[in-house]
Amino acid sequence: MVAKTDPTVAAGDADITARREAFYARADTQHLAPLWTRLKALVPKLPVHQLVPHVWHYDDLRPHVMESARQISAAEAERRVMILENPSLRGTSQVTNTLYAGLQLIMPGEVAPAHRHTQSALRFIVEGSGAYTAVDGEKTIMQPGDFVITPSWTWHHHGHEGAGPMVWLDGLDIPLCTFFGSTFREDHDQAEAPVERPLGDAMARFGSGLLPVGHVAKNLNSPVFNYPWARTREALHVLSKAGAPDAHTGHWMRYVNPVDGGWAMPTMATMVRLLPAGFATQPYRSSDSMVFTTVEGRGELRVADQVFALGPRDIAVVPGWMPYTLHAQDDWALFSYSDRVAQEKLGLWREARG
Ligand code: 1HN
Repeated sequence: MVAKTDPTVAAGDADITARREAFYARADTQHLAPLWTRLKALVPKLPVHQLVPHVWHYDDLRPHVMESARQISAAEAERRVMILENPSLRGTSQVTNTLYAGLQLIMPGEVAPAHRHTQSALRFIVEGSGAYTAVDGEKTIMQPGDFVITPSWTWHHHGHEGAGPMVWLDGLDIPLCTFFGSTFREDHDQAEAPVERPLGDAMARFGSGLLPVGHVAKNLNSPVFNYPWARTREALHVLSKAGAPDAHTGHWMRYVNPVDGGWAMPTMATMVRLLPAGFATQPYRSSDSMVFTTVEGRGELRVADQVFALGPRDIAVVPGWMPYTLHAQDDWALFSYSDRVAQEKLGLWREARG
């Protein structure tokens, strides 16, 4: 029989709570849970994440990176990398919720053997010269400040025919691929995958203000897979003569895919900026957590109430939606990567000035 009045209305709060708890326990046996106890946490008013801002000073890291070569060869390690972990995400190999960062070392004569994986990788060259990476059948020799792309599922190996240690920052979308359950890898049957095109081929075809007529994109990445620092630097310095920097972001440029004008990579947004000596930005924030590294110059990064001094080769992580400012001591060039491009494609990305 159906009661005429709801007995819970007359009952006290304790009774309501007890009845609900009993209901939740019964529902729990079916792996069911009430949304209303979780809604505010699931859909907060503002982004909530565990990340903290952090700076790694290269001078502190370098001895450990160099020691890695005394501990293990590139061949044995497959990739000899020291991972930069966000201090709030220790043990996860994550620098942000979606991104990975590491410092890779290769010594003269070594080869890091060929493999491929669904994760996309970027390299930003930190120190040394003469090492190459071979990506999808073409080699490129890397110099400090170069930005190099390894697209998803392309064969790649690295080698070093020059002198001295060579170090680069690896940025990968590993946590993003893990989240989507789309992680695959394959090892090549040879340490060095075949190289089919001459040095400079991609730059000539795609990075010279020209495109082959009828070109059809092979994948979602820019076919220019090395953006040399010398050209980027020249562009930044020329454009900085022509006008004032943006008050919140400085002279800020993105690496572009010349085929479609979009970002250079499909999941990671790669950008570079120049802040003239003495210039201080107004506060800026965006929903993409970002990894920065200084290419040249130095300055001060403020995130919320924390202040960090950044010099050449230092690496910083700034959590999404935390306001930050940059104050250049001398002409300050910063490279950065984030998941902005993925957020934009999903209609999620936001920014705020001030
Ligand atoms: C990888 O393939 C490289 O190719 C670097 O240099 C870092 C981190 C995790 C998984 C694969 C590389 C990596 C990686």
